[in-house]
Amino acid sequence: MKHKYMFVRVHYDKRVASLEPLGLEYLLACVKAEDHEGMIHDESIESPFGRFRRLLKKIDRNGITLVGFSIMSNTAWYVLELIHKLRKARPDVKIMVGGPEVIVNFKDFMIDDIDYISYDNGLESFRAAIKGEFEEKVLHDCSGFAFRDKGEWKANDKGGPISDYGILPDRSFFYDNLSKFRVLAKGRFSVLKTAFSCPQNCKFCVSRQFNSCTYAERAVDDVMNEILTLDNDKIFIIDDDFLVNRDRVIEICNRLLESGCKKTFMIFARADSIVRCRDIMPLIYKAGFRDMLVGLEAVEDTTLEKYNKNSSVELNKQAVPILREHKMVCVGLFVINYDFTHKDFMKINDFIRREKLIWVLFSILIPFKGTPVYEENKDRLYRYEYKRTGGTSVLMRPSNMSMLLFKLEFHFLYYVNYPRIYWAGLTGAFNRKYKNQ
Ligand code: B12
Ligand code: SF4
Repeated sequence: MKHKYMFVRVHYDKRVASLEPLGLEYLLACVKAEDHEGMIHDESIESPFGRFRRLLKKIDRNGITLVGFSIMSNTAWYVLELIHKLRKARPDVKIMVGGPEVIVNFKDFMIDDIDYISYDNGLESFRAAIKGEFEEKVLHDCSGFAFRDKGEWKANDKGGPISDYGILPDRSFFYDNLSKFRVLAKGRFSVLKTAFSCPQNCKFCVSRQFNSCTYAERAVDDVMNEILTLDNDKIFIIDDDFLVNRDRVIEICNRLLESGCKKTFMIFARADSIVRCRDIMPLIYKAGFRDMLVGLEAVEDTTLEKYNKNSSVELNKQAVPILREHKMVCVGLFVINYDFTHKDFMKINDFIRREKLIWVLFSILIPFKGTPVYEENKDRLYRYEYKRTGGTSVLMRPSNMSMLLFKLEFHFLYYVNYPRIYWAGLTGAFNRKYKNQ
């Protein structure tokens, strides 16, 4: 049977960013490359009313026979409910799941309501499944894939790490819905991936576990080709640390300058990588990089050591002024640890003020299932539920203050720091000061 595919991203909190569904665009590209039909359904850009009815309507109207859901930890509860309703309403439609939470904990999804689970590193086995019309004999050879073999779940081993998907994402969904995507105060960014996983080993991190914990880079030629053909002047490179490989960064910057590219880039960068790239910051700026999201995590070395962050507060202190000197935005990403005292919360605020950070993001430490932090703190976990893994819930008992006070201190950080960001948005500061003109 030739399936018709629909890939679903469920709704999420878009106050900070509403971004292109890059993962689903890769899946759609695979479907089209195998000469099948497919579509993307993104709840996050549609009305919050009548979501389930709309999903069924789209399935029926487009003759969809296989629906694939992308699952993140904090949306898993909602997706599982949705899948259950869908199974009852349309028992003939096949249901598949994939995405970050599935990659790390695929066994949790071997349930009756689901037919296929995809957790491979690349997209080859997904393409093979499409090509083979999801027939059982084909699925036996699909790496990183689980399915029911005569009623019993069978889970194939993952394939090896990859350094390229071997296909470009189908961005038509993004282009058709441009006005619905934006980053708070910064505008509309396309999303681009140039590398897989991360060479570091932080204990709380999920994304390093992708690609079988193996850091790998796409070829510069391919990256350049994608950047230059992308029809948008702002690009968010979502690699975990774009500055890992200094020589590659220099090459990409030089190539961008040679091509006359005038795009503005936002990246994730580690503080130690920024310090290591200090001397090439003028080049990085010239090439259009204006915005770096830096995991500052904490303002105490003991906390960084506990996370196995392999960095230091001193490096954080050096990195922020380097970005300021080179007229780049530093978005400070802070993780609130359960050992925090009132003083620690204040230290974060002092740090933000002293370093004149405008953009900041705070997350209460999420001991994600599948990470060492989860294993080490299993007996300390407090109401660990999918629903509560969005970074704003207390998932372990704080050791130095009451739960209520801890939450108040956390919210206080947002109340104090967010008006500044909204103000920057209202006054158009990003485009005025930071856009690559
Ligand atoms: C961009 C991004 C966002 C964006 C967009 C989120 C979105 N819903 O699309 C924004 C900024 C809004 C965001 C917010 C949050 N994010 Co976020 N985000 C990312 C980031 C940096 C890149 C994602 C991406 O585009 N990857 C590239 C594409 C190609 O990969 P992909 O989407 O995973 O898809 C691939 C596979 O997973 C698979 N796949 C995906 N879906 C499906 C479905 C099927 C059927 C199949 C077959 C395959 C499949 O195929 C794709 C190609 O291989 C990742 C980090 C990372 N390195 O991935 C974190 C990450 C996904 N985010 C994470 C988290 C925790 C959050 C937040 C809770 C914030 C927070 N406090 O940390 C919120 C929650 C929002 C939400 N529920 O959606 C975690 C998820 C951990 C987990 N266990 O689920 C990650 C991994 C970062 C981390 N902390 O380690 N995020
Ligand atoms: S540096 Fe960032 S992406 Fe890399 S392991 Fe640490 S938290 Fe994860």
